[in-house]
Amino acid sequence: MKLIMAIVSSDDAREALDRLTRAGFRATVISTTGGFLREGNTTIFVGTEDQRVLQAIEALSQTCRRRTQWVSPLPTLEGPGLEMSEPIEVSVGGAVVFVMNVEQYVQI
Ligand code: 2BA
Ligand code: 2BA
Repeated sequence: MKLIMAIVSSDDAREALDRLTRAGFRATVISTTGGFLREGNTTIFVGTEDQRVLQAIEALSQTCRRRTQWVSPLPTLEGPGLEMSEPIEVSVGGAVVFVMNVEQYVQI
């Protein structure tokens, strides 16, 4: 048994979830915030058998697009004053996926 933790763009979350549940996966969704952009994203947890992990990742890759975004990084505390940084282009999304071993899965 594995637990998949997938951080996805909130714009892609509904479609990803639809695809996962239609394929018979069970899932739990929470609203999260990215530490770097400080913007909302969505984290999907899927507990599934080892042999279905690739299928779940496939469902995520079919529904979560990678896109670029311009952001102004937070001011740094270095230097004489608060230094405002130039906007930078970052690549966001697709899905950031962690797969963890599950020691025990109990339904009461
Ligand atoms: P954020 O932390 O808001 O990051 C958004 C995007 O900004 C990242 O996209 C990456 O392209 C860029 N970025 C993040 N930290 C950076 C840094 N220290 N320097 C330069 N660029 C940076 P993704 O890599 O696709 O990540 C999307 C979201 O997935 C992240 O949102 C965060 O919520 C989560 N995430 C990504 N890697 C993670 C990790 N190793 N542990 C926990 N959460 C992670
Ligand atoms: P929900 O996803 O809203 O599911 C509510 C109930 O609907 C489930 O109760 C189950 O009886 C049924 N159900 C859900 N997905 C199904 C599917 N693909 N096929 C057939 N029946 C399905 P519980 O099993 O007691 O789960 C309660 C909540 O626990 C779920 O709410 C979900 O948030 C979470 N959960 C359960 N199993 C999970 C797993 N393997 N991975 C991630 N989250 C899980």
